Amino acid sequence: MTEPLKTIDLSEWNAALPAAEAAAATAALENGQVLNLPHLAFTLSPQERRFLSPQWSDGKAKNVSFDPATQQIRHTAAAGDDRSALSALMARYANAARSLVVSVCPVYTDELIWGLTSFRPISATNRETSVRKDDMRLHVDAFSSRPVRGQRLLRVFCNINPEGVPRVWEIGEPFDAVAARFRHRIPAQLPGSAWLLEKLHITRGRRSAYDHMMLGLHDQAKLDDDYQCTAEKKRIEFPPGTTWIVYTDLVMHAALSGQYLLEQTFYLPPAAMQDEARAPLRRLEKLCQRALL
Ligand SMILES: O=C(O)CCC(=O)C(=O)O
Ligand SMILES: [Fe+2]
Repeated sequence: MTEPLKTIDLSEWNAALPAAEAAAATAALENGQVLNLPHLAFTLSPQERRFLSPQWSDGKAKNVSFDPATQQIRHTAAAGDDRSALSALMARYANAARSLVVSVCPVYTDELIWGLTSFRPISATNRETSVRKDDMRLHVDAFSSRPVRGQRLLRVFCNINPEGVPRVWEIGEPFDAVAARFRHRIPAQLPGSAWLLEKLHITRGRRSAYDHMMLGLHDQAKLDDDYQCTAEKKRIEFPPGTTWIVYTDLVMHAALSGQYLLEQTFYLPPAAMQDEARAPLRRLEKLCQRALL
């Protein structure tokens, strides 16, 4: 197993990285390493520390979400001034995460697309009941309602736990091994089904063959109890004050425990990568010998 983490000693969200270091960090990410920043904390003001409580969840969704594109916050019980203050905190995190990605991966700058910001005030352990939604099981990310048509999922996580509790993850085997193992178990995409899902507003946009395959890998891995027990994996602890960047569509991961996390998602067209051949889209097309878009 290759080393799952590449550690960088940054302590500022908008640090200028020498070009060679940035290129090496970007290559590591594209190759499936997690970029670990153990000295990059996201500081809450004394007034903001009140948000470190499960009470701000709406009790249904696993995270409070914020959309940097529209500045809308959802899935929170916060109202009035609390709601504005929590939105401001999440907007600040979104901007910090973007600065960081631009520092570490300057080649992505003009192509980064905002995804959602999320705040997870609920413990990561036992927060979901269905197997498909259980992020304690190893998986690559694929969003069932939001087709990406090959765009990458680049995510920036930060543990903001105030009591020293680490976020504990497992990192699994390389993507190509996962794809080779599970691709034959993925049910065929039925003709007309992508059209229907879009028509019924179950998906936002048309689900491509690529999206179908990624969802299939996500589901088949999670549903396989034997695989979950026996798969090669490495346990990683991210202490509070740690930030990490990872292509979650490429890296097999599971969140075992922890509480109070901020996360920012970015979408990126494969053509914006340093090496497009590293994209899951291109890896799967090579494996299947056919176009998936
Ligand atoms: O909550 C976490 O630590 C990560 C959960 C997960 O699998 C994800 O956000 O993709
Ligand atoms: Fe995930």
